[in-house]
Amino acid sequence: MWTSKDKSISVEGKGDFSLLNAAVSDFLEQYVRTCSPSRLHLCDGSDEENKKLCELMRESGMVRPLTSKEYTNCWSVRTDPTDVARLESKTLICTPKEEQVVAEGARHPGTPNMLGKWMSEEQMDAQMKDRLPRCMKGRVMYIIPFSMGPVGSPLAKIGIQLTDSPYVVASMRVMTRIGTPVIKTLNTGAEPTEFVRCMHTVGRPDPADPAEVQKAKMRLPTWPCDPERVLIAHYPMRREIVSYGSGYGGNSLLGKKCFALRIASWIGKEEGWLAEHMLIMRVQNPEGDVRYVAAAFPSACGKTNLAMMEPSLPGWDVKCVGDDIAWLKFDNEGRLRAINPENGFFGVAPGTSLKTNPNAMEMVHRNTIFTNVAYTERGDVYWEGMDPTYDLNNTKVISWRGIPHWKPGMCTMDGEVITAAHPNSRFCTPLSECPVVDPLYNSAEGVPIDAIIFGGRRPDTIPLVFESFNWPHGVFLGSAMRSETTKAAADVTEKLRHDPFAMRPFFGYNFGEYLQHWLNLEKPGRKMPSIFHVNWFLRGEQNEFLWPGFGENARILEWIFKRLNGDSSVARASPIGMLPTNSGIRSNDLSPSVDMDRLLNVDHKLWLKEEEAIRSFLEGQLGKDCPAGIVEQIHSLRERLANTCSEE
Ligand code: GTP
Ligand code: SPV
Ligand code: MN
Repeated sequence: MWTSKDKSISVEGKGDFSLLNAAVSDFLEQYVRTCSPSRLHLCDGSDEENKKLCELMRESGMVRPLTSKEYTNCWSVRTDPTDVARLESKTLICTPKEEQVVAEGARHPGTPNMLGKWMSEEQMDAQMKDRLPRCMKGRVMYIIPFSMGPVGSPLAKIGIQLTDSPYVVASMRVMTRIGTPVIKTLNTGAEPTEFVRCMHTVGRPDPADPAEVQKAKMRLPTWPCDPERVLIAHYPMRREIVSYGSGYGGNSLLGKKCFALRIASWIGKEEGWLAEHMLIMRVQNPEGDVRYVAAAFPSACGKTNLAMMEPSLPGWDVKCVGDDIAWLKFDNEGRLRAINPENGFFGVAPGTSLKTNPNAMEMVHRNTIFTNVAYTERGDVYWEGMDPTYDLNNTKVISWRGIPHWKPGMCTMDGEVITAAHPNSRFCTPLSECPVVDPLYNSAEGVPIDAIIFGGRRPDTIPLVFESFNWPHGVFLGSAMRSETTKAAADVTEKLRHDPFAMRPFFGYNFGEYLQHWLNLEKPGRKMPSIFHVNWFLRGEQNEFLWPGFGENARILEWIFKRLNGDSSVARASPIGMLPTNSGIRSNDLSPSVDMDRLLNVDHKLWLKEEEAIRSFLEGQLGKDCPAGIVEQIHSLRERLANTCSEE
């Protein structure tokens, strides 16, 4: 039984509430009063607790166990078809002043704000007042203490998430470190430790509105949500997140994008570190040299695949520290160190195969929660691109939407292809299951980063790889990123868009200040990582990929290694940065062969357009908030392009 401080309310509860310190108790009480749950469950994080929870979800029809012998403790979940991805237009940062979140340019009337959306704290409080009261009536409120980063690490941060979704509890258990050990670290310090308040509810229709109640009846009964009223609110100054209406991934696993990127980027700006949408990997060459690399690509643009790739080049070795988020901080020796604040993968399923990502294929057979993949009568899962030998003709495949006899090539009445798995379907697997997880993934002080790679999905213009001239130019390359969009967000319609630092949906504060923060990191005595830009997605006339990608990306890592070791014979200056020489990247043994000239081409016409797009984006969005260091970079690129053109 849990009882409020003034003893005015009591709620039946499971767990040892005496472990909660005063600050956590106050937070809990505030939302118990608002949400009126019928029961409370303080999660201890144990195996036993998880087993019971999975059983409960199975009984309610929310999850199905994979019964095939090839899978151990694996589960398949279908969400409501209206709740399948992040929603960028419903995601807001709330602060007292708009300029804390939106740069000067984008505050001009008539200029669309392309980056983080802002709302005042009061306005948002009012929006939530419309949504939260009694939202958990008749249901359980779970309380999840979680740590982003190894428990007790000086780089780690604590959160407490309240949620009414058992799916979220089971997923948070995979993605973060949860339970009693975390609660105990909160109590140990003399000063109560800071924690991020995370409030989540799948939402419920307004019982006073018959239309709402009617709509709710149309939804998948095992996946309650309130898609019309979704709101994901971040209050960085209050260190608080309130998420209403969606049970899916980044909208509901609040440790991930909400905390570890949006709130953490704010805290990082205050404390002098970075929270970035980056994988972290350890790369070792045949001579035994080891380098750690961090890479930022937009959602569904290749982080998970690169982070655990099997290098095609003999003698090369890759180990994975993280596939999505990095917290980076310079240590006292001037080395940039990174931790992965997460403890699991929430990876894109379609396209994952033994050929593209054998390590992921191996690990998803254990302790994995699949969301929106297809389920088969063999008791296993299926998705597009998984296995070309899978006998689809003789196996009954149930699509992610529940079509019982799905077959390839099925179309809707409008001629739209019906896929077996949703394009943004995911596997959720503990990091420890990855066959190539780096032993240092749990290291409290983090791993030293020698290179940062930016990248995007571009069919043309951007060469396979190039390097920045120096740190400020590298920061500019991050700011200039553009990428074709993917299905990772449900409400994005443009085809190609600016996505600086792969952080467009994840910035917690003003982009101008963010750029200045990056520029300021360069200080005497610090070893600045080299910065690179890659593009695995160049396409030819038949729309085919010009570069084989995946394990063959090791060839690019080899070039990066040479550059880190100061080899100037493999690079040449170009207007956009240091490009590989034509023989700089090992490629003549590739079959089918690749066209290196084309992969490394800098097309002047296209680049004049690119420069124009970058400049108008940065000037338009930033306005007066554009740091002088970036203005300088914009001019220099223009000048270098003009000079090269006139030489021709
Ligand atoms: P989020 O989890 O959304 O942040 O995505 P991510 O950046 O981790 O992307 P992921 O590695 O899951 O890749 C997304 C899609 O890109 C998958 O369908 C992959 O098959 C495809 N992909 C990844 N790497 C390559 C590559 O080197 N070449 C090509 N052609 N496709 C790739
Ligand atoms: C992304 O969209 O970048 C993801 C998936 O990693 S989600 O957790 O839904 O944000
Ligand atoms: Mn991501």
